[in-house]
Amino acid sequence: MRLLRSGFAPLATGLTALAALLVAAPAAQAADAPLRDLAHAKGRAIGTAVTGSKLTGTYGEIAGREFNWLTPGNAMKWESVEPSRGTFNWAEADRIVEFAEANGQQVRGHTLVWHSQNPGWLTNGTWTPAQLSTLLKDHIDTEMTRYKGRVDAWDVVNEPFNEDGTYRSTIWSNGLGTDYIAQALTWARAADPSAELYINDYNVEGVNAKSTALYNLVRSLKQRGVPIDGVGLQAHLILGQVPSTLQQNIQRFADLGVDVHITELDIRMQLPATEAKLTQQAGDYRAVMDACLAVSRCTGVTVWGFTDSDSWIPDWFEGYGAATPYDENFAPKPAYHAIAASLGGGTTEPPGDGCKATYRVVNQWGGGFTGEVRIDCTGAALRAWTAKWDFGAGQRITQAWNASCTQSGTSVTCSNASYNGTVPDGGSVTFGFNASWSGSNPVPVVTLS
Ligand code: 9MR
Repeated sequence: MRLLRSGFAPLATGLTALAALLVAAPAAQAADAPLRDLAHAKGRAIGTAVTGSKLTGTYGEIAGREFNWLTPGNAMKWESVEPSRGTFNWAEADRIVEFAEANGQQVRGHTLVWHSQNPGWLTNGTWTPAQLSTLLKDHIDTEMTRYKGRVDAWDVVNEPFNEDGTYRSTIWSNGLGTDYIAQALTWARAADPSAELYINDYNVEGVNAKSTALYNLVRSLKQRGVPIDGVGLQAHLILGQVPSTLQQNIQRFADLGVDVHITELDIRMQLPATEAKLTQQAGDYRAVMDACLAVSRCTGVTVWGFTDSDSWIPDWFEGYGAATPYDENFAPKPAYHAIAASLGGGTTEPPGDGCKATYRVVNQWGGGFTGEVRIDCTGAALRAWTAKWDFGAGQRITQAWNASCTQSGTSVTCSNASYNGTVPDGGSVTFGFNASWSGSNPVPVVTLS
């Protein structure tokens, strides 16, 4: 894959093993309740990044109907709001905030302190540390004060780390030292005490060196009493590569006493999009949703554009696209139905096909992992069952319990034990296994028969 534009490193493919689940039955055609109603009933956010100029017609209708949070994709970045020093342009940001208010939506402000999309006058200038500090504080004050009480959460600091967990070399870390992060958060709290303050980054979805650096930073900020309310896991993912440690990672941040939001979810695939890829993508979306919903401090999920016609992917990754839940003509894709199903939407199972299998990695360590498959039936029952999947990345089952599993090449077949073949309507059965993995541990599509 070639990176078409600079500034965003392609995702590491190494440890991006897989997490969660897959539904045996195909995703449904019938429309559920809007996603925002389903999310609201669960007390969670379902958000989307938007482009202000597009908020009319079908784009505007879907943005208003389906989502309860909006993030300006670009409109609040420094280069957008202050293209020349002291000359401000709030038009697109205002429009998005007004649209959100008109539609009863909350807003994520994005983003105040970043190395990218800064105005030329700032990046080309020569500044003393004191000047740089004043510039940054004034920027935070000006923007947060403008939207005081109207932006509910801010990505105060964006992408502060390198992949190896060291601090990224930026205008801020170079000029002010790495404590610019604590300073920015402190200024942000003073500017709008009602806003939730986040640090946001990419490739921090699973447990890895970068997410551990973020974890250590948040822990130390909390210890020092620096204001920090949450971490944003961007989640610009690749098809079949939802990290298996996503839920574990979300949980460890939650255990520090901060919220977690999946802030920029998209799942790109090599084009053309085929039915098989869209089915895998639905499973991947579902895995991310389920991991978030499993942790009470995960406030919700925001997709980075809801339609493939408004996604950054094709411009940045040659040959890749189809990363969002709606296609370019605003038709909901299987991923949309997977999000709905995860939020409790009820129309995803055709009649008579009411049993589904949910795959999850319970625990993973170097070279091994424990997996679990849960079979749930609603409106249907089983007297015996067989769950099948493909371990395409070379994983091998070493041991299973509550099922008898065989593996031939990459294909795994697990059948009920003598005592758990029956899954009543409204009931469930779970079996587990240990397996080896190396390189990656992607989520398989589990089919039930
Ligand atoms: O979606 C944004 C795209 O339109 C811009 O061209 C790009 C420029 O950097 O930024 C995109 O959004 C980024 C977000 O602000 C921070 N995380 C990575 C996102 C994708 O690059």
